[in-house]
Amino acid sequence: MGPVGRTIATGLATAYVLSAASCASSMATPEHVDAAAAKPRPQRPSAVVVLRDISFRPARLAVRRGAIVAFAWRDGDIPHNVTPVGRMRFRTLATRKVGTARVRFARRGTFRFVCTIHPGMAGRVVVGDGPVVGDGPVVG
Ligand SMILES: [Cu+2]
Repeated sequence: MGPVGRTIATGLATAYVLSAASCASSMATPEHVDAAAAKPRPQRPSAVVVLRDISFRPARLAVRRGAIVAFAWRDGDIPHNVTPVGRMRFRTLATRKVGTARVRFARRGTFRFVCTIHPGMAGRVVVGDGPVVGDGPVVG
C-alpha cells in the first residue's frame, strides 16, 4: 500500500470513528478527533465514499453542512465517474480508475449522483444541520 492508499485508509478509519461516536455520544465531536490527529490538512474529508464492486459504498450518507466528502476509486481496472443528477448539483467527477476527489457540501439538501457507465450505480449525500438527517449515520 503506497502513501495514497495509507491516506485513504486513515480517512476511512476516521470516518468510521466519527460515525460510531455520533451514535454513542454527542460529547465526541469532530474537533476532538482533529486535535488528536494534529495534522494540518485543510481539505481533510469528513467521510469517504468508496467506489468498489460497481457501487458506491456507502450508497447513502448523511453529513453536516460544510462537510467534505472524499470519493475514492478502488475498483481495480473498472472505471467510474460521479455525475450529479436531480435538482441539487455538485461538480461532476470525471471518469477514472484510481485516486480520490473531494467535494465540499455547503448547501443543505439531498445530492443524488450516478455513474453514467454502470446502470444502477447510484448514491446520495444528504446534507443537513441537525444531529440526524436522512437515513444514515451523520459524520463531519
Ligand atoms: Cu461505474
